Amino acid sequence: MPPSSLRVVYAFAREMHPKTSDVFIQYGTAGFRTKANLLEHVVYRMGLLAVIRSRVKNGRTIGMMITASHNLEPDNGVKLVDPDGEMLEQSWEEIATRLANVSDNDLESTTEQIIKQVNADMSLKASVFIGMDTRYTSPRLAAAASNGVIALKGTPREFGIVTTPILHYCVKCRNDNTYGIPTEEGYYEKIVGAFKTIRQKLPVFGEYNTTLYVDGANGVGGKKLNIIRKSLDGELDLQLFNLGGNGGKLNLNCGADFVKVSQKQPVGVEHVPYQRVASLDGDGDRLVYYYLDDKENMHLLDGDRIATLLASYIAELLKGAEAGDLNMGLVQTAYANGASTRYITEELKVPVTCVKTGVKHLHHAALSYDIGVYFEANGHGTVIYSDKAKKTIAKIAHDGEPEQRKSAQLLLNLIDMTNETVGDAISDLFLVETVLCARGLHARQWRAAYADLPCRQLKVTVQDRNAIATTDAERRCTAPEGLQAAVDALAGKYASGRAFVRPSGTEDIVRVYAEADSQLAADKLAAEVAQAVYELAGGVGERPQLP
Ligand code: G16
Repeated sequence: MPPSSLRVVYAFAREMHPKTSDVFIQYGTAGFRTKANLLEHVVYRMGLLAVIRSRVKNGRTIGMMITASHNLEPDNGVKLVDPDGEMLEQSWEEIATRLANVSDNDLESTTEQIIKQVNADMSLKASVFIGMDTRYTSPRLAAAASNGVIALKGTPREFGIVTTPILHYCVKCRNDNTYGIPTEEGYYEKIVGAFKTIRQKLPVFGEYNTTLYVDGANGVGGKKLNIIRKSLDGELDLQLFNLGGNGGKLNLNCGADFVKVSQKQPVGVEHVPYQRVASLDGDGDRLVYYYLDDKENMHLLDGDRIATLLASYIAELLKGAEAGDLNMGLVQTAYANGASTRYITEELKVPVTCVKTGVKHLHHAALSYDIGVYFEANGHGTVIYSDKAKKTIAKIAHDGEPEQRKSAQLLLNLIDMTNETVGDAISDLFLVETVLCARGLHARQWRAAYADLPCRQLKVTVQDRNAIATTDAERRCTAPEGLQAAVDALAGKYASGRAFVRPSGTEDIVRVYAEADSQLAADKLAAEVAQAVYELAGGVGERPQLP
C-alpha cells in the first residue's frame, strides 16, 4: 500500500469516527475500557492497528473483541488478540495508546510512523476477526472496528455476538488448523465433544449430581450455554438464570465479579440449599461457583478453588500415566487467598508463582511450566500444556500399559476440553464438572479441601489513580509516599493480617484487598486501608466508612 493512500485513514476518521474527547485513554489490564460514548475513535484506530499487526505477523489473523467484560452496561472496551489467541504483545500496548490519543489531524502521520517503526510490509494481505458482547453500544463499535480494517485494506470478518474466549479460540484456529475449526460451531464441537466423551468414561457416583444452576450475568455466556444445553444428551442438566430477559441488566447485582467481590448471592437465581451454582461474567471469560447452606449463608468457590481442583486432578492423572518427567506449576496474583497458596505448596506440593493482575501476565508465567495452571481469584484462568506435555501424554495414551493408557487418555480429553488461549468460563465449567464427577464430589466436599482466610475487597475513588505505583507483583506500593508504611502498620494490628492497594486497569478506581483471621477483622482492615488511600492518594467523594 503506497503511503499516499494513508489519506483515507484521515478521511474515514474525520467523516465517520472523529475524536470528540481529549480525555487521555490507556491500554490497560485488558485493552481500552471506559464509557462507551468515548470509544468510537479508539476502536476505529484499533482496527487500523490490527491490520498493521496482521502484516507484521505475515498476514496471520488478529482478533478484535468489543467488550467491557465485568464492567456495567454504560462502559465498553476493545482489546486486540494476537495470532496464537493470546493477548496483544505487551510492547505494542504503548503503540496502541499513542495511536488512540493523537488528534485526527495527526492520525495519518502517526499511522505512517508506526508502520515504519514496526517495519510492516503494507503490500501483504491482512485479516482481522471481530467479535462483540451483548452491550447495546457494541454493534456501533464493531462497525468502527471494521471501518478501521477496511481503511488500511485489510479483510474484516465479523463474528457477531460471541464470548471473548470464543473469539480468541477462532483466531488461534484460523492460524493453526491443528487446534480446531475457526467457527462458533467448531468451538462447541471440540469442547462439548470432549466433555461428552469423558462423561461416557466416568460414571456418575458418590455425592455428585448432574444438576447445575448457572447465573449468566445477563450477558453472552448464558446465551451460548443455552445453545450448548440442547446437545448435552442429559450428561449435565443446566438450569439457566440471568439470560438477559425480564429486565435483567448486564453484570448488575449478578455475575462472577459481583458474587466474588460482594460475597453475596446474585439476584435472579432461584435458591435451593446446597445446590451448586456457576456464575459467569458478562463476556463469559470468568467463572466462580457458590452454594447456599440451609441458613442461606453463602459459600464461595472462587478461582483459587478451581485452580486447586484442576491441578490436583491433573496431578493424579499424570501420576497414573507415570508421566513423571512433566512438571506442573500454578500461577496466582496477590488476590489469591493466603490459605489457597499454603494448600497448593504444602499439600499439593506444586510450585506457585505470583504475578501482576491481568491474565496476560499469568499466561506468560504459566508458559514456563510443561503444564501451567493459572487462575486469578476472580475466576479468570485456564490450563496450558506445552508441546512436550502433549506429545508425552499422547505417546503414553498410545504405547503405555493399560492403566497408564487410561489416565493418559483422560488427560487428552481434558486438553481437548480446555481453551488454552485464555480464561474461558464455558470451558472451565465443563472442566470443573468433569473433576467433580470423576471424584464423586458434592460442592461441600470440594470446599472442605482448605479453609479460606476471610477477606474483603473495596474500591476507592481518587483524583488520579495513576498516583498509586506498585512493585513486587502489586503486593507493595511505592507511591504516594507513606501509603505502604500505613498499610503495613494497619495489617500488623490483625492476626494473619495482609493488605494491598493497586490502581485498577479496567475501572477508574483504586482497589483495596485485605484478609485476616475473622470476617470482621478483614472488613475493618480493608476499611482502614481504604481510608489511608483516601487521605494519602487524593480521595474524592465520600470518605470510606468503618464497618
Ligand atoms: C479483566 C482482566 C482480569 C483482571 C480484571 C480486573 O477481567 O482480564 O485479568 O483481573 O480485569 O482488573 P483490574 O483490577 O485491573 O481492574 P475482565 O473479566 O473484566 O476482562
